[in-house]
Amino acid sequence: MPSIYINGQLVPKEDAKISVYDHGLLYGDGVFEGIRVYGGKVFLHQEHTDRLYESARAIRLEIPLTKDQMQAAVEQTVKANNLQDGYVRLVVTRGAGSLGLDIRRTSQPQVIIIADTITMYPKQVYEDGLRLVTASTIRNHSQALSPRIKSLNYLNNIMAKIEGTDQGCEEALMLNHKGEVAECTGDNVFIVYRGVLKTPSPESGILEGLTRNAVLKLARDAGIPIYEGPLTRHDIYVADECFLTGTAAEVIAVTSLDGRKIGDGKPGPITRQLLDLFRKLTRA
Ligand code: PXG
Repeated sequence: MPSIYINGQLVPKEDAKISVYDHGLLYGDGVFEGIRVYGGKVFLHQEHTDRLYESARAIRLEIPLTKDQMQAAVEQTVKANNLQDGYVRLVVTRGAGSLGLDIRRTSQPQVIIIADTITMYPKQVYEDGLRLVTASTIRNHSQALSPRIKSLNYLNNIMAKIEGTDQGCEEALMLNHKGEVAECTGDNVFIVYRGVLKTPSPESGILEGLTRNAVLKLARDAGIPIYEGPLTRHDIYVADECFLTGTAAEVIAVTSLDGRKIGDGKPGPITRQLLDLFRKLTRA
C-alpha cells in the first residue's frame, strides 16, 4: 500500500484526502511536476524543484516549504514507498477556499507527493515509432496562460489528446496561435533535417521540458548541430527523423504525422543514438 505525503504527513493511500473546497479541484488552481526515479535516485531533482517553484511563482502561489525541505520530502516519500524505478507526482494546490475565485479566501496551499510505479509505452512502440496527428486544439496562448507554467489546468492538452486517441494515436501535435509547431500534449517534439537537430524554442509557447533539455545537452556533447526556433508542420513533413521527449516517454520516435510518412517511416539513426545516450544517462 503506497504512502502518500500530504502536508508533512505520510498517510496510507485511502486516507490521502483533500477538501472538495480546494481551489486545485474547483479551478485547477495549482501546479505540479512529474519526476522519474531511476535506481532509487530522483532524476533531475534540482531542475524539477526549480521548475515547480517557477510555476508557483508565476501563478502567485507561495509554497510553504523551502526548496531543500521539498526535496527532503520527495526523498522521504520515495524511501517510504521503497521505490527503485518509478514516478513521483508532486502537486501543490492553492488550498481550501470559498466558492469564489478570490485567493485571499483560501487557507493553506496543500503539498501532495505521490511515489508510484509508471506505465510506459509498450517496448514495440520504441522499436516501431509513434504515429501522430495534428490537433485542432491549439496550445495555450502565452498571454492567456503561459505554457511554461506546469499548472493543474491541462484541459486544452486533454482536448488535444482526445483528438489523438479518437484517431488511434497515443499523442497529438499541438500548434501555437501563430500556427507554428509547439509540442505534443505531454511531450516536446524534435526533428532531424539534413543532420541538424531542430526543436521549437520556449518562445514558440511550450513547456520547457527537462527531458528536452537533457537531450539537447546529450546532442551538444555528441557534436550534433542544434537549432532552437520556430518550426512549421511542413518542417516535420519533410524531416528525415522526428521524435518526442518527456518524463514518461523518455525518447520515442515518430514515424508519421497526419498520415504522412516521416523519413523512411522507421526510427532514424540520430533518434536511436539519442535514445541510447539517454538510457545510459538514466540507467548508469
Ligand atoms: N510538454 C508538456 C505540455 C508537458 O506536460 C512535457 C512537454 C515534457 O516535459 P518533461 O519535463 O517531462 O520532459 C510535459 C511533461 C502526466 C505527465 O502524468 C505529464 C508530463 C510529464 C510527466 C507526467 O500527465 N508532462
